[in-house]
Amino acid sequence: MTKMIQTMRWFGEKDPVSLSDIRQAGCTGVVTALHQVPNGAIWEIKDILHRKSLVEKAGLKWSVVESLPVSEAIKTQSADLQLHIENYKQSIRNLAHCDIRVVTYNFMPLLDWTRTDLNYKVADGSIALRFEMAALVAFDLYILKRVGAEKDYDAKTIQRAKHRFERMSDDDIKLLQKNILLGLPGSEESFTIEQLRTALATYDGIDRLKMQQHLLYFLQQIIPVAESCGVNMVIHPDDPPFSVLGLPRVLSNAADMAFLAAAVPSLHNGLCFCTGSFGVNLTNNLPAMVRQFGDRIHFIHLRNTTRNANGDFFEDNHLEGDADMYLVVSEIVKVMKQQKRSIPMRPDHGHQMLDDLKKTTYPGYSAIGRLRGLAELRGLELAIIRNMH
Ligand code: DNO
Repeated sequence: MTKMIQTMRWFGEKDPVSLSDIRQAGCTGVVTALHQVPNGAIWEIKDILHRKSLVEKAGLKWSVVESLPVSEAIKTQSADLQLHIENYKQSIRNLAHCDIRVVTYNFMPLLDWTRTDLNYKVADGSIALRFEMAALVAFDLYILKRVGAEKDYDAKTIQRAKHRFERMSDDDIKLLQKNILLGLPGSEESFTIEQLRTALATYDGIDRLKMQQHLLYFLQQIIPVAESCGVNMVIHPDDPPFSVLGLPRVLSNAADMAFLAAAVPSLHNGLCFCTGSFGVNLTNNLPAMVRQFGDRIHFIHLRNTTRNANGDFFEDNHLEGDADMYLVVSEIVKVMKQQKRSIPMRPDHGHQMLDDLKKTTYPGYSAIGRLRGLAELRGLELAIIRNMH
């Protein structure tokens, strides 16, 4: 029986969720990264081996790197471009040397993933992460005051944002700013308002097409190296899958991925199939995307979202929400069966719930919520496999 390899993300020794917790959740693998290494620098073998030995001592395997960050110099093609590309290649070689063979990255400008509310109370009493369009637009127009921002929104959205902003207290404004600027777990950059304004200016003149060319250049440089040392690179989709603060987006749907696959056909040019990111765009047909890109999906994030007509969404329970998790997992099981390989997955995020409500946890990455998601997904997969035989 070919099953997904069950993993959880571990942020390293400071993570309040321990490797033992991850093992007790039923995982065999861990997804982790050397967050202490500055973006653009080389991941040295000794540091990789140190992390690897911690994971192995706990009886687990370091299955996937998430993330080996792509520096802003690479994304915008500025001064350190070539140096950072060479460093990136060396990090890939070093990871291969340590037998770590799946490497996640993203090509989202500046912010990585974005949410406006990290404390959204779900009806059952647990806490989820949420993206509220009016809050994001209020931030853009009235707090960041980005020049030309009003051109990016229709009149109704601006009206809602204005109304939303007028009702915000000073504390609400501070909190919203913090949620957007300080970065969520795993994002490697954080900003003050002033820094964000300066950073946004580095994208002047970089539209979607140009950004796509930058991504292609990066892939053309690094995929041959990954191929020669047996590493599968997987790109994480844009989260959310639409432009935020006027920044260009390059991986929001099947057409974007098809473009990358056609330009750099090697299967080492892979995809981290994240249902929570792609799923926010309701025109993305997730099961069809699994079929289409099955041979390049080397890592899976399973998460669900529920979206409303305003474009707001919250992170729902793993088996509830807009994504039909039964159909998605069924397609994954078929791909693995056909290709006779197991693909690593992680329950992506989870609600803060039960005992974790009393603890300080990384938003989205508390233990019990992810355990709930994993347990449900594991049962779903088993039932699908048993039904197929
Ligand atoms: C959020 C994560 C992202 C992801 C990166 C991959 O929970 O899915 O931060 O790790 O975008 O590079």
